[in-house]
Amino acid sequence: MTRIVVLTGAGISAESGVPTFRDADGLWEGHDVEDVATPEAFERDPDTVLAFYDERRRALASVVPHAAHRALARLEKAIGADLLVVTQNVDDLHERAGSRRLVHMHGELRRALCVACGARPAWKGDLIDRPACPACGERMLRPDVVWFGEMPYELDRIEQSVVACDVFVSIGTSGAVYPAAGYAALASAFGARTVELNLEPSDALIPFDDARTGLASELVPQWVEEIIGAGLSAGR
Ligand code: BV8
Repeated sequence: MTRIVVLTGAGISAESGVPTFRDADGLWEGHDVEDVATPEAFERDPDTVLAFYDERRRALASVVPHAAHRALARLEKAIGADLLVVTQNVDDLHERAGSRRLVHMHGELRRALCVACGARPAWKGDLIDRPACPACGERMLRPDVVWFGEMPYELDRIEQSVVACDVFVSIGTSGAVYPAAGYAALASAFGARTVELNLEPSDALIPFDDARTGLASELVPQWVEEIIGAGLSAGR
């Protein structure tokens, strides 16, 4: 069975209306990363940081998954445990499209993290008014999002999947942030075929074996149909 790891970034959610980070009208456009996506920023000015994430969490109510998210959910139905989607995104569009074999390595907007007790409750509302932690009652909840300088989630599980996979696919990411940006080279070093589906070629460490440029809503369904078709023709 072909083992596939898919890494997604903000580009897969762009056509759903979720702003990316580094494109022209990107998220960082309005904010300096250092002011909203670091523990120091949260320490220095918690209200600005909480408001920035509250606004993005609220915006989730007005976006829906598109064909690319749905195609990856379809691929999971077809190959099950041979697929792992690792997303850098903190939106919930993959889940809403049906993906279950999914790792949010940079956390999730719809989860909070209690600084007092470490609980990570699902969270839909705002955090600016310092609600109480459902587990310990303290009013020290922050977004459960991995900021710069913080350790991403489930790195061991991700790295084990990357070194074991036969195909590594990078979708909608600029390859600007580590350790995520290093996974294509790691997969390649362990013999995987690497594929990039992106609006424009990212500045990858090593060239992808198969680099396709275009919209995720077109490239991802196309690629998924190829994989499913190949699997069926291989009589799996
Ligand atoms: C860590 C959550 C220690 C927050 C995010 C020097 C060298 C190496 C590393 C470092 C270094 N200096 C500092 C570091 C570490 C740092 C880092 O990499 N910094 C960078 C700036 C150099 N990394 C960290 O701090 C990480 N932690 O290193 O811990 C450690 C690590 C390993 C082992 C032990 C210890 C934690 C980083 C996490 C930061 N949090 N997100 C939030 O969302 O607010 S980062 C955020 O930006 C994303 O999650 C993503 O990871 C990253 C990049 O964004 P993209 O998703 O790629 O989006 P972008 O806008 O950049 O690009 C969009 C792409 O889509 C483009 O290519 C575009 O062409 C394409 N596109 C657009 N539209 C479409 C499309 N494609 C297809 N279809 C479309 N329609």
